[in-house]
Amino acid sequence: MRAARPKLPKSLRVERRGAIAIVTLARPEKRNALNDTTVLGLEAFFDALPAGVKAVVLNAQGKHFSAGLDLSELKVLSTEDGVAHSRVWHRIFDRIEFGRVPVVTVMHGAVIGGGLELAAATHIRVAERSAYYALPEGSRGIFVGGGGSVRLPRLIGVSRMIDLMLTGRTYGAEEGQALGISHYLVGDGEGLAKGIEIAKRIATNSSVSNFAIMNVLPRIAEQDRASGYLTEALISSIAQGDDEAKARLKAFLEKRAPKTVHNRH
Ligand code: 1HE
Repeated sequence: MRAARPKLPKSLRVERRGAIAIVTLARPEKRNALNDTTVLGLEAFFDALPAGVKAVVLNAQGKHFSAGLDLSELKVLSTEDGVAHSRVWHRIFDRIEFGRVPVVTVMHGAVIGGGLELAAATHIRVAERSAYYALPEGSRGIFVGGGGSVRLPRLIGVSRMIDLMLTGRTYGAEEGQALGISHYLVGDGEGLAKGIEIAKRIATNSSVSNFAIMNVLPRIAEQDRASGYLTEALISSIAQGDDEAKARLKAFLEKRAPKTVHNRH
């Protein structure tokens, strides 16, 4: 069931293109720092995804993807409120990661702290060459709070995250690509087109397969082998039992479906 279309904050813009929705962080004057209004706006958007949307592209306006947590809001939080604040980010980023549709993030310029945590909660990341990554929490006297300590070690390893956090160093776009932060690396100004192309491709998959890839695969990866094999057997039989799978397999066998060939990305 889907809620009525929510009123989104000024810091978020949404555009619909067929089966794709493009969400833009639109607070460039604050370098898209993530304040409560924006993060809750993301939740409202993903909770009430318009019918027919099969993939989302997340990008950002201005020179930077995101300067991370809005530090002006954090400075007034008590310890107890800080726990609650972090738990809200966890809830919302989990909602994105384990949601209804895959999300492709297009990153450029600064992808810092909470901005990197947000990108890590999405499914595919495209980086423009201007993108750089940092976790300056150590120097700000804080810690990641948007699930970064859970997600980022799975992407780049605990040891690299320790280095990022202790030293405040940055990784450039090429380094991020080599480390697996981004899946695709493109020229400056080319990210959105690439993100839309990828989202359109994802939107042609069966919804059951996309659900299994987003929601089941990461769970299997965290299970022991025996549980993983069992979960895999269950979800693969659910997927292949669906009418959509039957129709797609038939189309291939009747030579009506595209072949899997290698194209350079
Ligand atoms: C901000 C924020 C912010 C900018 N919260 N207001 N994140 C950081 O430690 C990164 C902090 N930001 C920066 O290092 C720089 O702003 C940038 C490298 C991203 C961009 O530099 P620049 O020269 O283009 O912009 P600026 O002049 O520094 O900032 C423009 C305005 O945005 C300015 O406000 P103004 O009213 O003076 O114009 C800045 O104060 C404001 N601004 N970044 C609030 N982050 C869930 S836990 C996650 C923990 C974290 O994310 S820690 C990482 C925090």
